Amino acid sequence: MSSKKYNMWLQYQPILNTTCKKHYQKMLTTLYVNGNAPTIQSAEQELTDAIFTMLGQRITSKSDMDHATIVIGNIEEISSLLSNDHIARLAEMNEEGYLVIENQGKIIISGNSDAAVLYGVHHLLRNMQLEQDLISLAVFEQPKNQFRMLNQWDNLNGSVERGYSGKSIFYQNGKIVKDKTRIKDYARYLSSVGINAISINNVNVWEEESYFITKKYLPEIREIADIFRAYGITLYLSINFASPMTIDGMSTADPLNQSVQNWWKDKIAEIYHYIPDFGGFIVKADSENRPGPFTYNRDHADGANMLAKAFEPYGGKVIWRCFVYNHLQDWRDRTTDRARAAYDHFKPLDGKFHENVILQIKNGPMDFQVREGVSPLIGAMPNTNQMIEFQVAQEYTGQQIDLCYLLPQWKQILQFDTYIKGAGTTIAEIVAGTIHTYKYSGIAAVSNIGGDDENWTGNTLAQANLYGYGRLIWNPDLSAEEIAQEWIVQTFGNKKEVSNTLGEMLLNSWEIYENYTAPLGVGWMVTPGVHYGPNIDGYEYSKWGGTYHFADRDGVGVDRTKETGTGFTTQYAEPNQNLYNDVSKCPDELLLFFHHVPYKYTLKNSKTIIQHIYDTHFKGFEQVEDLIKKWDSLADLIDEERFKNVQNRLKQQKNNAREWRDQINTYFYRKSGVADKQNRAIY
Ligand code: GCV
Repeated sequence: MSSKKYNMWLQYQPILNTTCKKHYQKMLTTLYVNGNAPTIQSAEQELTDAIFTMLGQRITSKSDMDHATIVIGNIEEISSLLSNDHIARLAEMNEEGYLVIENQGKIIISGNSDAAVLYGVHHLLRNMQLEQDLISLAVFEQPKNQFRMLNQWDNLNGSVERGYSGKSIFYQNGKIVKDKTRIKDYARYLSSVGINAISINNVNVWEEESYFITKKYLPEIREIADIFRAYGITLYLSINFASPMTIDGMSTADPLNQSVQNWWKDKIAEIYHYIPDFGGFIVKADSENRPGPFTYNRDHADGANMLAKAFEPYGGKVIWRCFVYNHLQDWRDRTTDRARAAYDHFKPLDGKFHENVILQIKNGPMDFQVREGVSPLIGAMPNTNQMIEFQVAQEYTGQQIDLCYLLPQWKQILQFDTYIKGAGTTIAEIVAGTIHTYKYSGIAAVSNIGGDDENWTGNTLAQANLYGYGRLIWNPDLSAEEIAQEWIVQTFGNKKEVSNTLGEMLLNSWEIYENYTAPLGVGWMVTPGVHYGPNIDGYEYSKWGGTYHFADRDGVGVDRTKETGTGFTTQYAEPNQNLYNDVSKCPDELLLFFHHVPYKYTLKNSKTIIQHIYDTHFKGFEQVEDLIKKWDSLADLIDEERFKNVQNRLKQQKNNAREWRDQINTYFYRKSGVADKQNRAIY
């Protein structure tokens, strides 16, 4: 399989700029490779294939480095080509740090590990796709985050939970796929943006997937691990906490029970027999009907530590999710609040987890809404490893039909200052492990890919989120704009008009999506279960009735203050606590997340809540019409297949935006009885 939509950002298009092409052709003729580890072989393959398609010339291998124009490999043997300063700089970097330098016409790519060399090769190829000069190149790079992970929510029957790009690339009809070409290509894409860990099955582990950790599936899972290993990516599995019962009919899964502990010890030993560098488990426990330690009156530290101990001899990790809340809770009386749950459950357990446990915390306290506060649990446990969880899959942000470039949202979250240890205690620094000196930390995200459609992500433009996720977590200082531009040029070629127009489309798309959907941070209002399209009063767990927004004839929003509300605001450190708790200080965009206010309450932008709702919803729809115009203007500059794919999605987005606009405006007009100042038609 190879087509423009399949190749995502690794198009390796022939270089059109002739000066640039000549310069590359002259420089890149012969290659010396030091080392033959699988990752180095991948690097060599990528480099030679890419140079062939970009420059139309095959580079020849050299057996001595002096006569090669490109030298790649780990540092030991090629150190004679480097200055003392280069060597010293590399030594200061972490295991994945690399250098790419040009010295008297020779390109040298080296790093502190084999995977680092592969990252260096991708750096060079990216520069070439962006048509940059290679003379005097002196790049020293290392990732900011230790864990850079993707979670697949793929099921053995081939479905993908919250997948919007067709069937799984890993499983089909109850089996692991035989042809693993697509998995290999996925690994290539991921390594090109620096992803180094992947879990390959849904965190909701159903009956049959529980057997992934048995010999029924391990031989084939080993093959998948081999593929990812060759691209520097470590394999993890999601497990069912009640596995001893499901797999072996034991009467309990109590983490403090000796036989259960022994069972896990044996099980983990068996896994390492198949996959010697197995990463570890990801665990969703006591959440949305998944089993967990609560059944046995044990806490989550008991549960995680049982597994962690069994992993100790092998260096394996337990990634324990904090998405733990009582989904059946009745919060109509507002004494209980799902937003509080993760902090309430986990904060008291700080320091009780083994050092190979990492808590994985969703970026917001609710569930990947278009806008919500940042989870106050992140950084609040100085003695427990943590990583943040994002969602590249657009579950609540348009499901890869609507355009929603998520980089600006992730940037904002990473830049959020928690003040947990004074000013500058940003989420970015916390998850990088520099604030509390975590042993392990980093970033994970739910992937957005599938395999029905050759373009991987349903909507071609959703590829920007996958690309951007990898680039951002490698280097959180990159701007959303820089990342968008890199992606556009690599994906669609170096054309100014495409860069300008598409850049603008991407960068505004999050705000546009927010404009026509749930306002001012209140979230939800989506069709329950499906999570696409408006259903304003739709509440996921309708047994209790109720809504997520508490709109009545006087006002709207959730009171999370300490005086009259759920007290969620107290989970933040000062001054954030006061900022959110005080209605006069709370930022507009989160006002309804933290406060219940009258419709005529005036925002800092000088509009009343109700007028803001009307205005943003009319505007959001118009902005989608404008997105369509912008995209249409690129018709001659983009291949038909990808052009039509996006055009078609934008049409659907327009219908969606219209539906949201009309339903939201009508709903709030009827509730409040307040007319639109501009007298626009409200249906
Ligand atoms: C994998 C939300 C989603 C579920 C998902 C869950 C989770 O509730 O709607 O599909 O389950 O989050 O993150 O575990």
